[in-house]
Amino acid sequence: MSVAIPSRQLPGAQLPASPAALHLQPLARWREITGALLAPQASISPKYFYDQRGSELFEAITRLPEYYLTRTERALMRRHGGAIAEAVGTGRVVIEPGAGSCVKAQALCRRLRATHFVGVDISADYLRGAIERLRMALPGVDARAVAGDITAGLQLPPDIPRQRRLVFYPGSSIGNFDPLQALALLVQMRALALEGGALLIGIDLPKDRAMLEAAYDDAAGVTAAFNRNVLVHLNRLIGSDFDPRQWQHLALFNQAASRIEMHLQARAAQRVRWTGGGRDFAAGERIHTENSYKHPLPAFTALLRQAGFASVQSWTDARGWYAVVHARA
Ligand code: AVJ
Repeated sequence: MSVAIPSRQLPGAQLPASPAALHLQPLARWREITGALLAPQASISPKYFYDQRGSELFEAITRLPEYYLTRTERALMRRHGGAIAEAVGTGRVVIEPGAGSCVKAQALCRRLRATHFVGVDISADYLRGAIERLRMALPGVDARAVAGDITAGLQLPPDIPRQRRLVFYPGSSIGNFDPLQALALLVQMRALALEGGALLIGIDLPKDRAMLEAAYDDAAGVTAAFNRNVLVHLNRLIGSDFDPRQWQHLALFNQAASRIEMHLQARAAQRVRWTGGGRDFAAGERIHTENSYKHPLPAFTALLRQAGFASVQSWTDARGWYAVVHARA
């Protein structure tokens, strides 16, 4: 096996000591992470937020007074539960990519009297426990855990029915993808739903800058801790020596792109090393860690149609903050 050494490798950087260490540090992931860190505009994919601590911090974010998304979506699903169930239809095979705790899916499956539930997540261990709890709560539902990544072309077990599928993608997670990636993901979901299937998806809508920036930079500093924690996670994944205290959390609304951007800004000039390389950062230099797009509803509807969905219905709260959208394949 050959290891590509980035051209900006620092003197004294160490390669993994043994094949065993290489195995613990999968090469493809190392390449992806270090490649992004070495780009002129350094970045870290938001998927690396969610280690154990990061998942706990995200749970805490969803309870913050400033973070309106989760509670607005939950209120919408409750308030319009009857209409949503009527539109979607009962007896569905619910499939949730990135299912996590399956709490939202449990409420939906109950409401829809779903026959099957398929939770898909990259972290299969966590998912299995969640599926176990869903089975206890809803013994009539055939619930399965599938380890996988929908962005990487997912295979479901062959005995999952092909009829009456509903892909469920709540939480405005689609916001992490730029419009082209989001379109590709919607095409994947359309393919997963099959003919006669549908999608139920939550999206956060554009709104006042101050409200958005507060939601991503809360007074208690939970989002700042969440953002910085990605460095701690990377330290484990690529053997880096990021000092999270040296990085300031930034959340800025990019009006032109209609997205919240999170960055980590170097408080001082510093050298960061990792297994097989490293980089110097100037004071004030930023690492881009997340985009969270706020699609206007008409633009998102157009995206759904481009992805091959038809007959789009949506439910919005009175303040127009958030939408739950149903689209038939
Ligand atoms: C999980 C992607 C929907 O963008 O609002 C929360 C992640 N980042 N606070 C979002 C997040 C900072 C969240 N999503």
